[in-house]
Amino acid sequence: MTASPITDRLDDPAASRESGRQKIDWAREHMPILDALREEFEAEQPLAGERLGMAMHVEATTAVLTETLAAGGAEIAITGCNPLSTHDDVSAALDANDSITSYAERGVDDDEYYDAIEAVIDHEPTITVDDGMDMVAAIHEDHPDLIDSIKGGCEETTTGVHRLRAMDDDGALDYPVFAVNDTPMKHLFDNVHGTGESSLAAIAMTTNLSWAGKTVVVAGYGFCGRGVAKKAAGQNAKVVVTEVDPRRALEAHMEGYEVLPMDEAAAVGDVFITTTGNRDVITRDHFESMQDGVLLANAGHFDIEIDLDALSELAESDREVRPGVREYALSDGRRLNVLAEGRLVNLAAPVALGHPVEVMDQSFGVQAVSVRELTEASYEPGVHDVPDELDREVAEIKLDAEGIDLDELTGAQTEYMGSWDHGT
Ligand code: RBV
Repeated sequence: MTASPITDRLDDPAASRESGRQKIDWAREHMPILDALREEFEAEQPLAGERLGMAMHVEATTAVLTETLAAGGAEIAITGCNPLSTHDDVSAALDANDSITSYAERGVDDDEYYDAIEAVIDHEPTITVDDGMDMVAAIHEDHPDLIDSIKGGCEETTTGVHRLRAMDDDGALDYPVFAVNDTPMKHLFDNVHGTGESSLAAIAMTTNLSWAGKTVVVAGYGFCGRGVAKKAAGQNAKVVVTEVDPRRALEAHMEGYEVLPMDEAAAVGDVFITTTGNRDVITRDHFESMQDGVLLANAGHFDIEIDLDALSELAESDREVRPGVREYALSDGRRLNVLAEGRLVNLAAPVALGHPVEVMDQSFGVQAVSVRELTEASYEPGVHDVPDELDREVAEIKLDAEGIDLDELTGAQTEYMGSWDHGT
């Protein structure tokens, strides 16, 4: 079965559209990069004739990106990239745009989630925009006939790029995809500040509990883990980091955090936040040694980091104790609280809003210029870095909007940087 657009499924589409539009307008006010690109896109119509298929977290900032791309001339079909991250009102407001069809709905089951991806693919996209690679995977598995007419794709997140590179290594990726996540303008800001701020905000709003004096265990010290650790320390928590990479473990140690194996961290943490992108990070043995009342949250893309099947088996019962908090009661009386069903907490908790708007302006600025690039040049199948000049273009628009000036290299400096004959 193929999903119908969100508007056909809502009780009061008009009210939803209005509240969604308000959220989009607010976000747009704070997204100067997309605003500048929208002006250019409206004038030059670089995406005229293109059909975009998107699978993203459908909330206000994503809507601003989507409407920017539509302003550039594209016809767009969009759905969610997580069953819990869609804001239905934003989805309805997007669906009201003549150039956009939105299938995204919050709280869908697995079948409905994949039906909506199929519905987007039915529009026969010429360009895909993914967050997590589910659209690229569905096209390769079930619609290989479409690949010849696809110019390329863009991938938003670390996990998606990781999956794409694995696919590419296996010789199985049959069209070009830009690793948007890997640009400096994306991962040095979105992954660090975006994930850091929004994960802590979502956990705090979901529980109304303080960070001060808590021991926060951050699993993984990649860009997301760095952000979460730094912001938690900034809220007066004691931070413990777990790692598998020796240099990252050392970096966390030199930053002043305690580094422990999860086997030991499990017993001392009050709050656990996983950011590894890998599976089985917190497992049965860890649950066995945790303190009563701990909070367990995941900030990685997929819900595989906390072994919820093992926790369900171990628990005598479970119940929702607050919206977005499920308490698992163990036979010895301890209670472990899982937030947002172990899905990425900054987007999937009932109160979650995703990353702050300014951060998404940068990430989605890179998305917009990457989509534009796919219409201007042709790339071989495989994973591609976004050309560096595009990333610089996005940084320059932002600096300009902020009124921040920077220096320019003089001729002598440029020459010096390119020479090797000046010694002591
Ligand atoms: N992310 N999107 C939002 N639209 O509010 N917030 C975070 C939003 C993206 C972020 O770029 C990250 O790489 C990805 O979600 C993880 O799924």
